[in-house]
Amino acid sequence: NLEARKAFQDMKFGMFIHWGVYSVLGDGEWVMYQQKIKLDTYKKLTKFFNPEDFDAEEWVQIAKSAGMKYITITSRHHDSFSMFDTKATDYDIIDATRFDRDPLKELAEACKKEGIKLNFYYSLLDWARDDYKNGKKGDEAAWNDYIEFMKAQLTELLTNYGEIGCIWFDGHWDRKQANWHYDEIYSLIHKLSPNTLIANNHHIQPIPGEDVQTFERDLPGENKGGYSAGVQVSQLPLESCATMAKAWGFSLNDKKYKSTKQLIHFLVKAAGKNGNLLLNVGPMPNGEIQPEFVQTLKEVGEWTDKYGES
Ligand code: FUL
Repeated sequence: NLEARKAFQDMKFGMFIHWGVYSVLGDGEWVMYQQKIKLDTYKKLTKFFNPEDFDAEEWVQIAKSAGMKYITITSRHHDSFSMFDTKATDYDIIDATRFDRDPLKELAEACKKEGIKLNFYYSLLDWARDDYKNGKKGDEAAWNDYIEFMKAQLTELLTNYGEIGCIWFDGHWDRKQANWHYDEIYSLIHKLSPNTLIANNHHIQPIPGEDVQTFERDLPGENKGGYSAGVQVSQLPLESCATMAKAWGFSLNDKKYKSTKQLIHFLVKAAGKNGNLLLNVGPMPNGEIQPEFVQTLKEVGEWTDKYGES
């Protein structure tokens, strides 16, 4: 959809949000893998995840006053935990935590009210499901179940939250391209929601059906982050994603905060390549965005207010 692509390209600046039960541990979104936490143990985190201070309206205001036009939030990361009300599994925020609210629904409402586009990050890679594990070992029926599970969740994400700007896939590298059934998945998305764009953080050339080319921790055409080796800039709308410190998910010890000046430089350089900057925050387990980030985003907003187009 060319119009939706053009509108995406014009937005230039968005907020990336990595938030999940991993946030409780304050050691990034890869903590289950990196600390080798067994699934049974990891699942206990759901009992401690009760983000009572989460206020969707506040997040949207923080994004908006920074000059951001869209938000891309993790609906489900590699740890398999769904941050939305899904019927496809019980391993989700409604069924598995005492927090009886659907944050994606609240965010969708706040975004709609404030004229901010909402996008969903969705992990292909999964560290918890048996069908994924068995499918990877060659059990075709199990793998099919996993593909059907993803399709069921994507259907929910595209029907229960109003019009979604983009589905942002991640985790491609864990399996061969053919295993992901992209034809099926992409056509489902385009059929359910013709204006929704597809991005995939696969670090290879765009695959048919995709609308946005992403560059992780890089400007388009560069390979400083180490993920974009050999990737050529395409004709699609471009998007760089970057963190405000080092980690994506909330990290207690991560103090490598980028300065306001560094972030403005990144934004301007990305825009100079006609790319968007998707700048990440990892909210805390209580549901708030950490004050250091809020402060920096406020300062970035003073700049975008002055020099950005409205
Ligand atoms: C990567 C993921 O593995 C990270 O956890 C993060 O989500 C980043 C944006 O993409 O591929």
